[in-house]
Amino acid sequence: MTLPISADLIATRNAVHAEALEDDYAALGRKLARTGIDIDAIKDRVAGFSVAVPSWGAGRGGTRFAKFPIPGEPTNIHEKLEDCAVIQQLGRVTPRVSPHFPWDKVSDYKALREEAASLGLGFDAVNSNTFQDQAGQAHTYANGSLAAQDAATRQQAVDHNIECIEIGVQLGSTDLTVWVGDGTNFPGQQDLGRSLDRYLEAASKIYAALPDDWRMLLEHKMFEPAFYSTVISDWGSSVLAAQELGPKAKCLVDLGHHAPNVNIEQIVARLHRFGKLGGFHFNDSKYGDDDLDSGSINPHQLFLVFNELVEAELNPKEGFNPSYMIDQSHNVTDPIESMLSSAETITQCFAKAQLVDRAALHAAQEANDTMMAFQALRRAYNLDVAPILAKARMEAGGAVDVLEAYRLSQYRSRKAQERKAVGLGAGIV
Ligand SMILES: [Mn+2]
Repeated sequence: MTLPISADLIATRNAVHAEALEDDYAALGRKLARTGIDIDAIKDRVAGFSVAVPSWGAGRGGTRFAKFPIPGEPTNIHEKLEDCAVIQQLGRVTPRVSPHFPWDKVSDYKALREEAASLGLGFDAVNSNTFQDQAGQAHTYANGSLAAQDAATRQQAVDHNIECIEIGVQLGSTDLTVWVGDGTNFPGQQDLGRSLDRYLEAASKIYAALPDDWRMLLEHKMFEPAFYSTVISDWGSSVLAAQELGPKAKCLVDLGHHAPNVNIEQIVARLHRFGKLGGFHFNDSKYGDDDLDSGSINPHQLFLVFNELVEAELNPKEGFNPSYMIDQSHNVTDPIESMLSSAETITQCFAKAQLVDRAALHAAQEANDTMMAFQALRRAYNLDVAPILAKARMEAGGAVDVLEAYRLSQYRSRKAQERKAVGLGAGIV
């Protein structure tokens, strides 16, 4: 395996940080021991945690107005995999890449799987795309895809999703994520009931093509690109569709796909209650589907989501195996740096949720002791778990300070010499 960053560089920098890290880890260990928590056990759980990165997240995103590429940006799936390998090599929590078709199309998927493996990577959920037209496509998605009025358009969208499953089987994936841009901009534009009927009929054809061990993850979104209605607008529509489709259909929660201030952690608890929690797209939001870096705006919400996930894991309903993925648009940062930072934030929230004194929380809840119940969460949220993550990373061969190691490696400027420039343009990705 030839990894993109020099192992010597990582080892040299880790040696510089080692003494301070041991000191911080020991101090935190003593603090946690006073409440009966074994820090090494938490570190082991952190070491077992992972979140996938999206292939498209390796490139610079854009807004509706413009995209500002950076030198050395990846231009194809091979270069994206190399960048994802940097994130995994340094951070050690992102061993899988979620591909998107047709953006990541190649002629030989067996070779692509081997290429990823040689970089220390596997593949996560396969994402289909029926929200934009491709060159040479027979039917336009301008008026919808799985919910389109035109039967041939719906069939084309079904066929594309089935092709994604077939590609995913070759890549070792077991999940298909389906998000559709179908919806309307004007009252009266489509019949709200019949469009959902058409979606369900088309989605059931995709469902029928799932291998036994596969899941179909339905991603809801309240608005954009359609601004009056979307066909799978919210978690309610999503869970009803998933229930109608069958046990392999689950709901995927993208943190940015809700109205502002919606209680997303409660949605997590509800979906889990009905055995329909399929996965997450992590990002953060100030106003809408901003796709900002995870935890950059509201890290407390991210912690509360993980708190519900820990509760869900302790009370499994039809299994508990949510698929975690970062789904962000990096408009103003180096995407590798954003994903390193975001993966660390997500893991921190996971670790803090593990540190909640569940017995104290549950006892306070039973006793209607509001303040102590809140404090049980607050104590865990206020802990600085950075030493636990850094030690887990170091033991797995990653960097204690991921951003420092990345910058010292000069990876991006090296790639700027090798890779062809990305063109200017608009584009949400
Ligand atoms: Mn998403």
